[in-house]
Amino acid sequence: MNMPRTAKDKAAKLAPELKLRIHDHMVQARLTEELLIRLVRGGQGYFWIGAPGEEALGVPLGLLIDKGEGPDHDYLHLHYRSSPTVLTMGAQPIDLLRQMRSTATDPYSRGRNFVNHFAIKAWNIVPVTPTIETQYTVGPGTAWVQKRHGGTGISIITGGDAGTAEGDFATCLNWSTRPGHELPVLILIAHNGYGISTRAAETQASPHLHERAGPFGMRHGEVDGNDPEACYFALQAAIDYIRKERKPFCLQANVSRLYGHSSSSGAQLIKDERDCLVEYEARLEKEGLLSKDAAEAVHERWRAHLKEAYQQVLQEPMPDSADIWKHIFAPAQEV
Ligand SMILES: Cc1ncc(C[n+]2csc(CCOP(=O)(O)OP(=O)(O)O)c2C)c(N)n1
Repeated sequence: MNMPRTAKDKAAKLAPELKLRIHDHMVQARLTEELLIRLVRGGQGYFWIGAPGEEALGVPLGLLIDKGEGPDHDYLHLHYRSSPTVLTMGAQPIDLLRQMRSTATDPYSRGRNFVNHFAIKAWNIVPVTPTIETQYTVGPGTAWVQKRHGGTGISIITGGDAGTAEGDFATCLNWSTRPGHELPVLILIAHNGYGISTRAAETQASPHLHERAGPFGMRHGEVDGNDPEACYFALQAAIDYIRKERKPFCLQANVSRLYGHSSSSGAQLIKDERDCLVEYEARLEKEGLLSKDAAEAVHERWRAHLKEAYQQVLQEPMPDSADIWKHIFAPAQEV
């Protein structure tokens, strides 16, 4: 472990307002995902894959991003468990419902891709791909642009533990650390212990995947991904280092997979996993910052918001079959 943390960092505390903001975003993300699961069960979508259990990691990341378009801001190469980050950045839950229903109003893919496949040009969120790990080969490209451009923008790449076994991950480590051409990249591994139905313990020699960055001369570290405050500080330290030094960092966060892999595996609540939201609410209550009633009021506010969004999406049109020829790379050919 070689996290760039000082004794001062360890003693640091988050302001109460920030703690409550983190909690609010965690509730927003969790309830949005739980509604998406209900929609797929009720036939209002084809497939669900998402982030319940990764809110303690994704929300702090969303708060620390320099949001904007172009190389002066951060580029995001995300994966399908990134809704807490994108919602915290200001995305609207209704847009996730739109993509789930594949409506023509889905702003990320116009009804073409499945849920949690974001693409937001104004925020440098490059399209999420269903093929895992391709983001690891694309990320160094934007980081290279940022290194040449100057400034403090960085490229952030997220992915799961199983994906690190693919060659794309090694490609990323290599391209991010060429001597004299080190790149401002944050490599974030969300380790939930599984690749679909395969246990990491059976396929990876070490549970400390971030240590693979060591032989490349890259700084790296590991954090409890169920603790939003630990994640906030670990991410802040890593991001500060990358912004300033223009060099990469690999951070592993150990997270839960609260509803299994996806709708293909049933998307049932798994009760023996740690629940970061339940844990954080208990902690905030103990600290005297959030009573049970106040926490329930936050849930109720987001439930009402989501109910209204759902009613709205039900009224919206589905794509017209002629729209298949829109937003394609080359003009349609006569056949
Ligand atoms: C290139 C490629 N290989 C295989 C798959 C099938 N697949 C989808 S998700 C997944 C598991 C990924 O596990 P991990 O990287 O640990 O992320 P998690 O889903 O657990 O968050 C696999 C193998 C795929 N989508 N793309």
